Amino acid sequence: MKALVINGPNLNMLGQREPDIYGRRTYDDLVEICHEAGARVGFDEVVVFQSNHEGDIVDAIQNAWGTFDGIVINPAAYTHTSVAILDALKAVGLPAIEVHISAVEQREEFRQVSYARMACLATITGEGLDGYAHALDVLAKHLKDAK
Ligand code: CA2
Repeated sequence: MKALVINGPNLNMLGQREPDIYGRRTYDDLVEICHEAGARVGFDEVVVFQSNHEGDIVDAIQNAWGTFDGIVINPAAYTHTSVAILDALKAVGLPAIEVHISAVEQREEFRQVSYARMACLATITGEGLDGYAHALDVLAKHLKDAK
């Protein structure tokens, strides 16, 4: 089993700005959490990808088809704007879990819309970086049940 973890714009800044919202842990910590949790829940490989560019995220989703069994995605700000990312997730049809570090449901009105969510099996919010471990667990359980 292989999982692709996709992170959208500015998540490479983790730990450097806005620690009150996103915590003090860094993007490298996020990558480590994904690798550790992935191995623990039964993935043979977890690849963690980040881009600040919408088209690159669309490309990563398209390229996942045939290579990965499922996707964990935090589209960051593109969550609230990107029909292109929604369409890519729908096009590849891979099981996908949406994750947000913050409790988006308790934040501004514009963060209440998620296009990506419409193509995701589950959404995890407000658990900090541990939400990625949770998302990989949910994805692994889904893939095992689907066998
Ligand atoms: O809570 C999340 O994970 C978000 O996806 C993070 C996005 C935000 O636009 C979403 O509404 C919720 C923002 C990511 C920006 O990350 C930063 C990290 C550190 C410092 C500055 C920005």
